[in-house]
Amino acid sequence: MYLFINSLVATMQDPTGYGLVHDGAIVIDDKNIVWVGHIDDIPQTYAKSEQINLEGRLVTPALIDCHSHIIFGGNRAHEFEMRLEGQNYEAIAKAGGGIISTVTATREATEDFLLANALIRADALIAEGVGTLEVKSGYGLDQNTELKMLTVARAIAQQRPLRVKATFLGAHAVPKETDADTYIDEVCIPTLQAAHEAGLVDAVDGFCETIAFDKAQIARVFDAARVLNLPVKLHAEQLSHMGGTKLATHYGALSADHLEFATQEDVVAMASTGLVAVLLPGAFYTLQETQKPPVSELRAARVPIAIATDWNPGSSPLGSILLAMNMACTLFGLTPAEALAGTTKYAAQALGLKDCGYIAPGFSADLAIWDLENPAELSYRIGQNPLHSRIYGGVM
Ligand code: DI6
Ligand code: FE
Repeated sequence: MYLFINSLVATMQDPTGYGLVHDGAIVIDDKNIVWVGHIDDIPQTYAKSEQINLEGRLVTPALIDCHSHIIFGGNRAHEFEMRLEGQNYEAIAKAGGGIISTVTATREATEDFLLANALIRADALIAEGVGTLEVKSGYGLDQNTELKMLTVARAIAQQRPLRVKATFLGAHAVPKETDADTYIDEVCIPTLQAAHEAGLVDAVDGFCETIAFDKAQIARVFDAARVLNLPVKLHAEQLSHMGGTKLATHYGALSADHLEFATQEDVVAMASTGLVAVLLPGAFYTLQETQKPPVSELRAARVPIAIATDWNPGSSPLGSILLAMNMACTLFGLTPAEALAGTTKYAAQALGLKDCGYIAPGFSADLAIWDLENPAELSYRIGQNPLHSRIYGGVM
């Protein structure tokens, strides 16, 4: 049992703020938090635990990146150049670049290569206090490569002190060798079934977009997920309004992600079904989008908002959850408290996790300790890493 003293604790137990406790103390026992509160209120039974003096530092829940694509081969710096020379993301994709160029590189890469590179990316996130990371497949688009990616996702959690949620994103793009409907029915769904059988899938995602799949195609994948009892989520309304958000709400999805083109009607649907809006400012920034997600509508409707990196080689080569928080504030108008809620409690909700994202009794002892005096500094600073240390599952 450990007793952390002399800290400023952002418990996140406050619907609109940080749930701050000044002169805070936290007791952890083995893997879990057993008590949090003001030092003067500490129960006698805990007062004699081994003490760790945090010297006034800020403590938050370990951060959660609930949307990433960190397993991939190659890189797309050339497309970055092409976009700056005037081409756009969709045109590059239609010409066979974009996601498909990463598919080619990922098919060619060995499992060891993919793992080694994914670990470098995971380490960058861990270094910023991340304790839970979602990772998607979707750069294979054939059974072997999708399974290879999902195997790598499991291996990350074995090799690092990190909780990894693996999401099957077979419906990410249409591979060159076939058409969208044939791909969904003959490759994507059977691959999902095989990956589930192998115990490699925690959730199912899709890309509902003109350059990817329409609602009917995504619905077939979601039906297959339902049969397997797997939760779903969706890349929805990123580049255009395709109706993906409503489809996601219809299937009781955990989250709808991106949402730049979501309407007030979509927001109402989200509010009534309780799914999380995951905002991905790294993609908005990289693609120099101008249409912003409907943040004030989401806020007014009390839709929980999460923030994630969307780390991927094309639309969001963003390897920093702190920078994603900064961008969510500066580009989308979130408050720093909303940004932190978006990388803690609401990111946990977006992953269907009930034991992380808060500092509260019964929650996993996943903590981030920061050389900061004010939690707003997490979002305010740009390109600095104030992490002092991270505790994962009670281990320092
Ligand atoms: N939306 C995204 O932001 C990423 N995937 C998706 O469906 C982009 C992936 C890429 O460009 O490689
Ligand atoms: Fe994405």
